[in-house]
Amino acid sequence: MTNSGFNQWMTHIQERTEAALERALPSPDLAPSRLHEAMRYAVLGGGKRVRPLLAHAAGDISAASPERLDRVACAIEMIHAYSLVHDDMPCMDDDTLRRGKPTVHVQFDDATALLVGDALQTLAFQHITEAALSDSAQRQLGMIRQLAIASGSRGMAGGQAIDLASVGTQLSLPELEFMHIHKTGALIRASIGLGVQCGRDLHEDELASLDHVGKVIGLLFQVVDDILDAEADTATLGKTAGKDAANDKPTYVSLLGVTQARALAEEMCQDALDRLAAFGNSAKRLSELTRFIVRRQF
Ligand code: GRG
Repeated sequence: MTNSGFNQWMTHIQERTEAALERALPSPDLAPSRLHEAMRYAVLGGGKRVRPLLAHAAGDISAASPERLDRVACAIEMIHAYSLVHDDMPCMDDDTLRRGKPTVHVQFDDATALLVGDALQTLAFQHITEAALSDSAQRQLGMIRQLAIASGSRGMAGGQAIDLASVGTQLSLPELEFMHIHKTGALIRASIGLGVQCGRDLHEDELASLDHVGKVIGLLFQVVDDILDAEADTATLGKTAGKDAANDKPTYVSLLGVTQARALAEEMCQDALDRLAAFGNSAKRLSELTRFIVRRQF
């Protein structure tokens, strides 16, 4: 498939995700309207939608229905958006720019930003319980559990806690990897895991292999994020560039340098592609998306 085919597919998924999120979020006409307005500000009209793209690409492997995948994609994107809103707050990363716009606590206020995160997280779980995502109710329970673990203290929130505690310290490569497998990687891994489970049953070995792919893509996303933070400018990223060094944060770039960090990302990409080769044409989009994540400029 040509690059233009992939680009068209990406735009199509991004647009249907935007439309699905638009429907899933409460209207600002509904009380409390300021909170609903802020939730919509946090979620709509921005972001690369990498996690929804991963869920849809993974769903191709098990021939999942696009409607089920939309639901998973929306729930994960709501959790991702909540994490960004909270991460940007003065008590955490204290940032003023996100997705090319003022951050939620700047545009609204701190209390609203806190509530936006709370409400988006609970809406995500409400959303994936309001329709069948699998022919098996038992499997759907497992998917909800998987998303809860990926978001909580043994996943993203735990990774964030380690990140906050590691500012100004020297981490070893395994410690950095542990932090990012949780902070950034867990939700990316869950995007693939939940996407795949929306479709037909796969063999246990196939699920384990795709879980490995999710873990690798989650980490390589972060390696590339560290490189972009060091190399790209604020206008291109739509968020403040160079923050890691300014905040004395350990990163793949501070530990390995840009050249070696890039080589590591390429190595991880190849590992994921090798695993995906076993799934033939059904994994075409996920393979293309993996390459896109490594080569992205923002
Ligand atoms: C507050 C519980 C809690 C967790 C925050 C994900 C996270 C944990 C913080 C974000 C900080 C950060 C910049 C992490 C690096 C990787 C990352 C998740 C970048 C943002 O994700 P993208 O690039 O963003 O997918 P868009 O805007 O495209 O959706």
